[in-house]
Amino acid sequence: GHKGATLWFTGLSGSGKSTVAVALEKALAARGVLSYRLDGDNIRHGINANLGFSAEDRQENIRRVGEISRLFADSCVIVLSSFISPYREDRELVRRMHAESDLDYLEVFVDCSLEEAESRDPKGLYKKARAGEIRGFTGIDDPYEEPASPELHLRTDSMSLEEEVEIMISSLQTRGII
Ligand code: GGZ
Repeated sequence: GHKGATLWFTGLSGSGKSTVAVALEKALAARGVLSYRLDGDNIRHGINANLGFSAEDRQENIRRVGEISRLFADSCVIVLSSFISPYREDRELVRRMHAESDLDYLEVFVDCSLEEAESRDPKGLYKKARAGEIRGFTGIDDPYEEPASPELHLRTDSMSLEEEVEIMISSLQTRGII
């Protein structure tokens, strides 16, 4: 058996949040542990379709996702939530929600230099932001507040995906979550 918990992946667009979450989901499934991924693709097109990228909308996006994560974690699922979540205060709210419900919460800083994220540019969004076609793009003309003391710190521009999965799995084991 295992306990529910939330792993909260924060980092720039293109830092590798989704890649890391997908790899962890596979590793957990191989161990018979149920996990569920939440990210912009299944949240911003559905429950949060009315939200954009102003500071207020990002805050509400994170608040709702935090509540959803808490509900899933409370039902014994390992929740893998990948959102830029650029504001420290918004992330701290999600942390408090989990603490209030006595649920494990691990902040995972998916750390990658802006230069590297911009060179990956899988969706061409940095290019558009540089050209002024997208305004308020995180890292370009919108802030990203780095975590001060994340439970896990993955440097995706120097670590391998296998190494990152290993760090997350052993941390979950050490904490008695799996
Ligand atoms: C940042 C934006 C923006 C702006 C659209 N700023 O690489 P992606 O495409 O798939 O990831 C980004 C995603 C960010 O959504 P989040 O819900 O994670 O953001 S937050 O936590 O800040 O609420 C990017 C795309 O949406 N995108 N416009 N202006 N990313």
